[in-house]
Amino acid sequence: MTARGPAPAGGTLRLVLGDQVSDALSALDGLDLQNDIVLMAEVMGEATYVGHHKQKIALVFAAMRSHAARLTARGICVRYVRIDDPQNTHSIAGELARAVSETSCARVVITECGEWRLAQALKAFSEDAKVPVEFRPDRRFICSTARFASWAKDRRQLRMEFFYREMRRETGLLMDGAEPAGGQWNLDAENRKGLPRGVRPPARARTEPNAITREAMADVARLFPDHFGDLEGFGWPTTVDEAEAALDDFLTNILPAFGDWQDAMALGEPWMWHGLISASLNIGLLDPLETCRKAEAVYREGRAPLNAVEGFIRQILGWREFVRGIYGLKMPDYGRINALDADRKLPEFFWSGQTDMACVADAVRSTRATAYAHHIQRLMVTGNLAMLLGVHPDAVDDWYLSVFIDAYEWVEMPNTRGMATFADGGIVGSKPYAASGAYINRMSNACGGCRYDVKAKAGDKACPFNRLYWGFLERNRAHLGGNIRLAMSYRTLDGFGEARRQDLLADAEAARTLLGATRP
Ligand code: FAD
Ligand code: DLZ
Ligand code: SF4
Repeated sequence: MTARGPAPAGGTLRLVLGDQVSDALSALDGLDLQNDIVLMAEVMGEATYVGHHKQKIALVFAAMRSHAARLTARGICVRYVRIDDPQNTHSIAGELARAVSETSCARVVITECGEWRLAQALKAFSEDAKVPVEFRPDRRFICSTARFASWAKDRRQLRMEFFYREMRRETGLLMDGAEPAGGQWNLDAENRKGLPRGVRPPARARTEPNAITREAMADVARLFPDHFGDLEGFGWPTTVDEAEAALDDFLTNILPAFGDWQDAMALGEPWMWHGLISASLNIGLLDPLETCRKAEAVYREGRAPLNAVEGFIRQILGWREFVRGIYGLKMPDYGRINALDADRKLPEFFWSGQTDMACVADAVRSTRATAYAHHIQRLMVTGNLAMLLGVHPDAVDDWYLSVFIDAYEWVEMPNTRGMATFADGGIVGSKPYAASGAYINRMSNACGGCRYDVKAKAGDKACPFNRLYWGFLERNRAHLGGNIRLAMSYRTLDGFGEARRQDLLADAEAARTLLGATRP
């Protein structure tokens, strides 16, 4: 489908991918309204390279269709290929090749894409293409890949904290001259409170699906019935206007308490005080720097405290930019890394939610319903469990990419292989975030009603996190025993004596088998 008649020969074909629905996309720079064509294509290759959550496919298709309509309204010729177009070749490279041959364009322009997998396919296309292909950097990040590489060069260790401080200085975000606002770079210590009894998160305004979104949802229901997740309850912004309205609501009503409860969890409360903006940022409906500046303005106007605003900006300017830099620097080797030799299957309950572990069941069920889980659920519940069980990193990646609305490999993989499971051996973090049930008990209300006993260390009734924790350390002694940040844990373990250590190891093995983390 072409929104205006075919453009004359000699124009430029400009690719816009499903996570590139931004007006400021570099591929659109210098666009000639008379001669150029924008190509957007819904293809099975992208919709099924993992079994994406139904809501994620609906979001991407809806955002692409709305963006195409906006571009068309600006007089731009858009060649939009729908998922059910009979001519569809169902790959981005295939649609580029078809468009080149059917439009007689003179060159192709592409903004570098986020995922290595597709970047390789686009590179292969460019090598065989009948016309020149120009790749442009993706400017929708605060730190360019070149800048990250220059920051990383010659450093023995790449640590987010130092990168973040550099980014604060470069952007001037939360800076008073050369000093950090409030005199401290990091207010994390104030942001680790558990939720007191009686405090509930506020109700959240979600985005009502518009007509284009509803149509995309119907297509997804028809074409992807077996994918994970529910479509009902879809409440994600699919246009820039919707995303900005949701962000403004968050900044005004939720951000002030973001810091205090940043690490807290509560059963049946998927949103807590989080921003719910990752999906919009990752497809380009929101700009990260502008989002940080808006948050800073809320602080400067005295409408939110520093611990909330610094905590929020750190996630975007720090973590988001840092993991993107790591991915760019370390791929493709990063995608094969398995430093702890994890080799187990992912238990079935990660998909079904059918488990007596109350914290895990809650995280999986709400992810199925919303395509979302907040950071602490991803890190300390599902990620921690996958690590303690020794699930193979490929299976972990597949799950995280499949179930979340915001999942793109450049951000997902450094979080799973790096932060959550330590499969990268310490590139992203200095130690594994391994934790027993005590952490979940402190940060949530899940344990009270759980069938397992969070105080018991071993045996059938004990919290599986407890049963797995010491066995994980014992099993990985060769890899982790020398880690200075785990010295205290290993000292405690050694204090148990050889016989007890062997018992703990055997109990952890029993728990792994019982939970379904068997060898493939
Ligand atoms: P908020 O808590 O409101 O934070 C604001 C923003 O900061 C987020 O929208 C996000 O853009 C950014 N941010 C926060 N933490 C991180 C982080 N660790 N890495 C990168 N950006 C961060 N985020 C994704 O966008 N896509 C993923 O596929 C993804 N997979 C993850 C897998 C694991 C194992 C873990 C531990 C984290 C993952 N994250 C991922 C990071 C984080 O959990 C989500 O960005 C966040 O939960 C999104 O919700 P929010 O917008 O409400 O975030
Ligand atoms: C995630 C996604 C999906 C589900 N579908 C499409 C699609 O049909 N067409 C498209 O251009 N992009 C899609 N995307 C986003 C791509 O997967 C994303 O651009 C790459 O993973 C690169 O980051
Ligand atoms: Fe989760 Fe263990 Fe608490 Fe149950 S007892 S909710 S499994 S941490």
